[in-house]
Amino acid sequence: MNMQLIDFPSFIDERGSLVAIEGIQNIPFEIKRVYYIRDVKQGVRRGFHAHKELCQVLICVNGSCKILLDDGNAKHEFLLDSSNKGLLVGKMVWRQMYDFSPDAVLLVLASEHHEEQDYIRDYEEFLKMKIEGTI
Ligand code: T46
Repeated sequence: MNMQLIDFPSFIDERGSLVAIEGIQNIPFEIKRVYYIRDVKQGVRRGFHAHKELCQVLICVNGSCKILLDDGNAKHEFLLDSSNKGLLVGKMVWRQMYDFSPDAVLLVLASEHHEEQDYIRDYEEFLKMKIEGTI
């Protein structure tokens, strides 16, 4: 599956809450890289690319944002508004991130190190690769 919501276990007690995320366990890959996006201005859209091989899990650990995923056949919009909900985004999925609340922090767990050659930043090229089944 190239897109899926994942619920993470949350351990809540009188001290607060703890959310546990483990590579291979509730994330279906070994985590090689972590980054986060914050301070996104109102009205700004990020993304506009797909990845040839990279798989990622997106978690809005504070605030909220929306993610639009497009696998070349259909578009799906997801609201990320909980720190115990992750969105798995597989390879060859076009993404946009938008409607960030002022306090939003989008944490991303990635299956690979950062590599610009893995990005497809041209939507027509993405659709062509999908149709031709290049990847
Ligand atoms: C994705 C979405 C969800 C690095 O140097 N290392 C990194 O690990 C990353 C992710 C980015 N960068 C540099 C490359 C650019 O100069 O940070 C700058 C901003 O990256 P970009 O314009 O690709 O950011 P977004 O928000 O459009 O996309 C990012 C990820 O790049 C992408 O893989 O799936 O978040």
